[in-house]
Amino acid sequence: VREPLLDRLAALDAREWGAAPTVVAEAAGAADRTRPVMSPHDGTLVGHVLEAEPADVDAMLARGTAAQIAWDGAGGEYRARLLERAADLFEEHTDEILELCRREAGKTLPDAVLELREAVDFLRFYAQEARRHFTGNGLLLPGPTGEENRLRLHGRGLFVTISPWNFPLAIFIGPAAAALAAGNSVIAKPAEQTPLIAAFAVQLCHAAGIPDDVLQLAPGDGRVGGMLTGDPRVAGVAFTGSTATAHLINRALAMRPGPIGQFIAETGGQNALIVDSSALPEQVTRDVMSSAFQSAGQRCSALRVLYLQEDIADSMLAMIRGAFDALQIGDPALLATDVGPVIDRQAQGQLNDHLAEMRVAGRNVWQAVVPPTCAHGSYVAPAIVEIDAIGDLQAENFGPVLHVARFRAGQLADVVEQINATGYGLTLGLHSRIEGNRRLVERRARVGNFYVNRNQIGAVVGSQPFGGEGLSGTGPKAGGPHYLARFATERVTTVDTTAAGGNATLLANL
Ligand code: UN1
Repeated sequence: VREPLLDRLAALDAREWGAAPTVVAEAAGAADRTRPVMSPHDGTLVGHVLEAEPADVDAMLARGTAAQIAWDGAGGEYRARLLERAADLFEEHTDEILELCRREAGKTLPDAVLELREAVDFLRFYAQEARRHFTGNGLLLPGPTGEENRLRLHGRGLFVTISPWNFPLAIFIGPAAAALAAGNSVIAKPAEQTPLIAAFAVQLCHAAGIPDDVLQLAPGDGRVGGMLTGDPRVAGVAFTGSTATAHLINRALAMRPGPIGQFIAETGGQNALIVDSSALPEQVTRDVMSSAFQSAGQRCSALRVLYLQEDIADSMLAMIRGAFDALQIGDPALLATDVGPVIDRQAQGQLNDHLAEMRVAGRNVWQAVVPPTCAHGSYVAPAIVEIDAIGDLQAENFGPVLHVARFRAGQLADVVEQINATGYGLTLGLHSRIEGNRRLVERRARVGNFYVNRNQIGAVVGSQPFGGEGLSGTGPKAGGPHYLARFATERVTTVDTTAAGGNATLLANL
């Protein structure tokens, strides 16, 4: 999976990102209802989206429902091959995808490459999982002689996937690929900010042979999401985004008449990194910079609160500030850029409001400077803010803002309690050479992904299944061994294999 992409990256130059394909994200049947999609870097036009309307959504629900039975019946091997063909096509279209990630989502080249790699990994991993769960003749269960019990997995029906703008390709296609692999048809609603990347991905999936009615694109705002999640034809929803929206969807699913829907949510975090006095400062600096500022901090896994042990805090902070001052902020088209724009004006406003509040509260704030060439984009200058404890923060701040707090030796268990008390439980980092400290944090922290002596972003599909608990999501972990089963339903067939039983069954059926 990896080598061809890295080869291409090595051969790439900033001026040769490839031409952006002309993409129109279009709900099937949509009339002329276009909305422009603007680049977060400079506000220029990237493309147009034709958003779905109630009649389109209704027709899509009908088509998706009708198409699911044959797709489920086609079996895991067939579906795996189509998903792998889609992965091949994604790789063949590397240049266009990287360019779209830059233009529509403001991604730097390294971020765009990682995004594509993760998308391809998801497609290949869930294809493998389809083979593991959905081929063969089911699982033979133990039972009394004269009886055969088999458990088989099937698709649940029509799944809706609702995806975020921060991974407009990987987390758009990942849950959809899982749902498809498990034998569901899918209506995929992309984030409002990034419908064009999603549309390109769906085109490639269709070109790979996944039928149009089995995977449908439903661009639109919350109204489209509401129509989908409130409809009894929908068997389940896989959502990635804010905790608040997850609550709304959960309620919509619960309030509908009809079947009880499956709900899979991956939501926010208030992720911390604890650094004790045994940590290696250079390693801490490197990992803090990538965890807090890569992707302009717009990852749900990103570091928000750094806890430094008091006796090393000043020297550690000085080193981190040295690296911070060297960050290059600007146009994601330039290879030297570390931090590009945030996704849109609304995100920019929220982050700036948060920083203003911190200043009013008398906090120490260090902030970088956005170059004047970026005045037309939604840029937020990266910042470091000193706070007393994680509980000082009310909400997740989804951007390039790192908060720093201090703790004294002997307070480690208390720090973990403060982190647990936020209710979020996504990623947690620890930098320490003390085995006992690692065991203490590992035992007490209620988080989904615990990273020791490394950065806390970039979970790798298959080896680091990703997802949180509490306010951070329902599980199961994306890219993990239990993910696909949640998109499936279990059916058990019991057959009386004795002659008498066989005859009795036949008579009963007469
Ligand atoms: C997210 O930001 O929504 O571990 C998820 C990571 C990514 C997943 C981030 N694989 O950073």
